[in-house]
Amino acid sequence: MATPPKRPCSGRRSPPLEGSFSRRLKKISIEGNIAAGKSTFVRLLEAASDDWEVIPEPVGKWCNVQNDSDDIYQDLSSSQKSGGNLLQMLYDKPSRWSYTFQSYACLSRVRSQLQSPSVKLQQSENPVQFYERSVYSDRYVFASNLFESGNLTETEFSVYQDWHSWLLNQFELEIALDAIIYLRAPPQRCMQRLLHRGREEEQDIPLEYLEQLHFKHESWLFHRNLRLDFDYLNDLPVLVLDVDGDFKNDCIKQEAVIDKVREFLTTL
Ligand code: UDP
Ligand code: D5M
Ligand code: MG
Repeated sequence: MATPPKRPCSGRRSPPLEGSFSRRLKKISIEGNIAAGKSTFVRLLEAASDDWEVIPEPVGKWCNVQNDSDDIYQDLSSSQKSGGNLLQMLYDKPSRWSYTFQSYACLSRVRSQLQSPSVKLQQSENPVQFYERSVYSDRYVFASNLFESGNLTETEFSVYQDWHSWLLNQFELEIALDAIIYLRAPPQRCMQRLLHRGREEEQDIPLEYLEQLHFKHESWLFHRNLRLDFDYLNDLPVLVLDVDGDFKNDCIKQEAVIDKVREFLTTL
């Protein structure tokens, strides 16, 4: 897939964006291991500029799957509506739930990326949308690792890759990225932050899992030697930020990373 020219989207799925806006808009994914500090980092970005908007990872949805669109569901209480905690199910029994999780993760990410930007962003001069992770980390980090660890069968992984490629090609103009920011931290630091965050579903994650995910991130975004089926990703600018040291409680570090982001944006 070559870098798609920026032009207004067709309007089939969401209201068409004004032409000059869609050309000005930069879409940047924030990537990194579990608990590297992505959510903390995007909150800083959002506070740093009125021109910057964040699309958070829909993890809340994965922990409380709902079906509100079905009429029959309208009559049910919220506990009856709940389709369960898919993140918990994934960690409890990955061989049973990996495929379902990947379907839902991709669907929810595409859906949130297709939402119209706020009016404020549409009026800004240098608008930027920062996504917490992307449909690419779903595939090249998580799904790929779940396949290699035997939790997705060959058939499941083939079917997944087939529809993932097809879907992304359908929506390429709307969701193609302009750049990636990789928050890089050793797996041990991520484990420490994961335990500190205390998200219930994640408490039994072994260090080995974080090491596997780290290896995938490194190969994709640091060494850049991963084979990708979307050609344009191979040449995408990547800003690597070392987040081993605490930045959440360090204003000077925060200013320094924001400066790096601003500088990076001028190169895009
Ligand atoms: N955190 C921290 N110092 C940092 C970055 C993050 O103490 O410099 C903590 C943060 O408060 C949270 C945990 O590490 O408790 C994981 O951070 P976050 O949820 O931002 O990570 P993500 O999973 O989104 O990458
Ligand atoms: O990521 C939120 C949580 O969701 C964390 O436990 C990892 C998990 N996650 C995110 N995307 C995927 C995919 N595609 N497959 C499996 N697990 C996934 P955090 O890093 O904490 O923000
Ligand atoms: Mg997060």
